Amino acid sequence: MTEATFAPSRVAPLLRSPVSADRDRKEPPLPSPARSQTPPPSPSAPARDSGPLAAARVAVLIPCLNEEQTIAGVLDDFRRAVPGAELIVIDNASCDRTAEVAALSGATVLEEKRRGKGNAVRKALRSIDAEAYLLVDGDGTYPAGEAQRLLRPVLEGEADVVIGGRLRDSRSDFRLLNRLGNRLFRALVNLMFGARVSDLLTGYRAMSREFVKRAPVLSTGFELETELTILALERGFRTVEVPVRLASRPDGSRSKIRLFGDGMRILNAMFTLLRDYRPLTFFGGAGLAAMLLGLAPGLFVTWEFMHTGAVRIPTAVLAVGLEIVGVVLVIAGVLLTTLARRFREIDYQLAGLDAELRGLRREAAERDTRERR
Ligand SMILES: Nc1nc2c(ncn2[C@@H]2O[C@H](COP(=O)(O)OP(=O)(O)O)[C@@H](O)[C@H]2O)c(=O)[nH]1
Ligand SMILES: [Mg+2]
Repeated sequence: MTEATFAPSRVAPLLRSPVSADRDRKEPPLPSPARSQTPPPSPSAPARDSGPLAAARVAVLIPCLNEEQTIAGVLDDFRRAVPGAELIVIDNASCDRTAEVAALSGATVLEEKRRGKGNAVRKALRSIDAEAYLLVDGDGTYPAGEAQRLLRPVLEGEADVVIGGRLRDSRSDFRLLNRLGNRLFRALVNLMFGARVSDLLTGYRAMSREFVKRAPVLSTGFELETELTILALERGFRTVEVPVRLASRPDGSRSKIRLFGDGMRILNAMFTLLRDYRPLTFFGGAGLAAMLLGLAPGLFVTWEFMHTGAVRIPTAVLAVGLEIVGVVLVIAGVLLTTLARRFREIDYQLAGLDAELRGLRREAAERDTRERR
C-alpha cells in the first residue's frame, strides 16, 4: 500500500454525536502507539490482532446473485488492486454460473442458503477472520482502483469504517430514482441520528476487524447498508467517507434491488434502529406528538366550559386519552434509554474481556514460538 494511493484531504469524517466526537478527527492522524494502546471497550482500538486465529490481513467480500457476467473481471481487478487479499464470493444459489466462474477465478466461494444480501454478507463477516474487510458488489460498478484509499485508514488504525460515498462525485453513473431515494433516506438518517452521511446505501466500504466482530449485523436483505452505517455511528466507531465514482452495470446485467420492496425494508430498518438505539427520540417524539395532538380538543373543551359551562364528554375523553398516551410514551422512552445505557455498559465490559483474552492468546502464541525455537 503506497502513500500515493491515499488522499487524506478527501477523507471526510462523519462528525456527529458526542459519543464519537472525540474519535472523529478532521486530520487523519498518523497511527500512534498511544492510540493502539487505547484500552478496549473503545471500539476504536486498531484491529492489529494477528494472533494465531487471524488468517488474512485483508478480506474482500463480494456478495453475488447472478453476476456471472461481471464477477471474473471484478475478481481480477481486486486481485490487482489489493495484492495478497483473500477474495471471498458469497453466493445464494445463483441461477447462473457465478459460483463456478468465481471459483475458477481463484476466489473462495461461500454458499449461503438463505437469499438476501444481508444474509450473504453476515455469513462472511461471521466466518472470515481478517484484519480489514472490504465489502463490494460483484457487478463491476465500484472502482477497484479506490480500494487502497478505503482500506488504508482501517489498516493504519485511523478509522473503523470507511464508506465509499458515491454522491459526492457528480460523475457517478447513478439512476435518477436511486439518487432521489438515496437522498431521501440520507436526509432522514441524518435528521434522526444527527449524522452527516453523504451516501447511506453505498455497497463499497472498508471495515475494521473490531467493527465486524463487535457490531451485531442482523439485516437479511438490502437494508444491510443502512444498518452498517447506523451501527457504526451509534456505537461510536470512527467512520469516515471517501468519494468514489460509480460506473454503470454492463448491458445484460441487472440490479437486484426492488425500488418499492427494498425501499420499505430500508425505511423499516431505519425506524427499528432509531427505536433500539435512540428510544427517547423515538418514543419521546411519538409521545410529544400525541400530547400536542391532545392539546387541540383539550383547549377546545376548556374554552367551551369557561364560556358556556357545558362539557362535551367525548371530546374531553379524547383530550385526556391523548395526553395519557403521550405521557406513557415519554416514560417508555426514558426507561428504555436507561436500559439501553445499561446494555452499552455490558458491551463495554465485554469488549474489555475480549481484548484481554486476545492479548493472552497472543502472548501464549508468542511464548510457544519462543519455546519451540
Ligand atoms: N449473495 C447474494 N448477493 C446478492 C443478493 N442480492 C444482491 N446481491 C449482490 O449484492 C450486490 C448489490 O446488489 P445490486 O443488485 O448491485 O444492488 P445496487 O447496487 O443497489 O443496484 C451485487 O453484487 C449483487 O449480486 C442476494 O440475495 N444474495
Ligand atoms: Mg450494485
